[in-house]
Amino acid sequence: MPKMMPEIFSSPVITRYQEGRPILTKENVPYPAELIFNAGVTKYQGKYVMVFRDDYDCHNGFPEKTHLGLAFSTDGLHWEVQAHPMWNAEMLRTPEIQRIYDPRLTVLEGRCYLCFAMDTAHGLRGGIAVTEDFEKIDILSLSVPDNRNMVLFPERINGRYLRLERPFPVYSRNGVDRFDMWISRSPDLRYWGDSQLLLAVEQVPYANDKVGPGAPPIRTSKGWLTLFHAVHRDSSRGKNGWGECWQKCYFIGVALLDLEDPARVIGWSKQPLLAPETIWEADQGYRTNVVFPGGLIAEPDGSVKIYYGASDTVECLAFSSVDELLQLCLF
Ligand code: BMA
Repeated sequence: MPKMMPEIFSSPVITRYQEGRPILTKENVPYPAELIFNAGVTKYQGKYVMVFRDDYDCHNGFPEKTHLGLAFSTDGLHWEVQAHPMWNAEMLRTPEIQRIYDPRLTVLEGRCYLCFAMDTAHGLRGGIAVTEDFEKIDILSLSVPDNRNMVLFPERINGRYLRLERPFPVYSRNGVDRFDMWISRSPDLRYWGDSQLLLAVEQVPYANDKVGPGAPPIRTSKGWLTLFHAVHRDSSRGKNGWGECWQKCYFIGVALLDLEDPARVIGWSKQPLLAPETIWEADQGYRTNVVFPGGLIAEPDGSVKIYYGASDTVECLAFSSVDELLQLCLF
């Protein structure tokens, strides 16, 4: 059955920080920077930590290079960007690896893990690295192409590590984008397998193109809460952002997974949690109509902070609560 056009409004459980004004833009970054977005955010050793994507070096309006930048905060609202980029493809010194982007952070057994996407000469790969000081970064595993958007769970479950991911089955789904969210398991964070489909694009009413992981899961009394990206494509969409034609609209959804067996989905939001609405999300920037989640932080008072990239151009923040997110998944 063809899908209806998606509902364009965000859920009433969402409040944008400062009416959607960005919390981080290129103006805050002391090295070459143009587009600051899709950050991973966590709490580590008493501070909020953000690793953000910085696309820069624009030619004909298109950025050709990418750094991962690092910022710290004591309140999760105001950020201090470090003097130098944290990581980029050049540091790996191999022509095979062209770009590292879309970082996600998970604190696990006292160490900070970084999931990332990598463009290589032979396909898009998803990777997992570990760091304790944000200077020395050790890559633990890289997937085969094409796979990305990985996020790690913050604990071992029944002795095994888990990650969510989004492979790209191009040929096998009639030659069109139909990408879904999967779950895989590992004994050691290096070897991954025992993979299962978790949430398919057909199950999400506001997606007809792809659904995939966004912010790493957080533990709640009712299950693991995780934010996902959900993409709706409409070929009638024309010029939208800097490019000549951008047909996609990115929403944020929320899903609840069973605590003991996260491959069992308890529920997910049937309306978008966050839809592009403000000028930063819907009207101006590189690719408009994009909100992309990368961080979900639960605070001791039951509130949550949701960090998301807007229009692939700036980083923004919204608030909600664990209880309200659970309600969206349970109906
Ligand atoms: C995807 C990735 C994301 C980006 C999104 C929207 O393919 O490149 O980093 O936010 O497109 O442009």
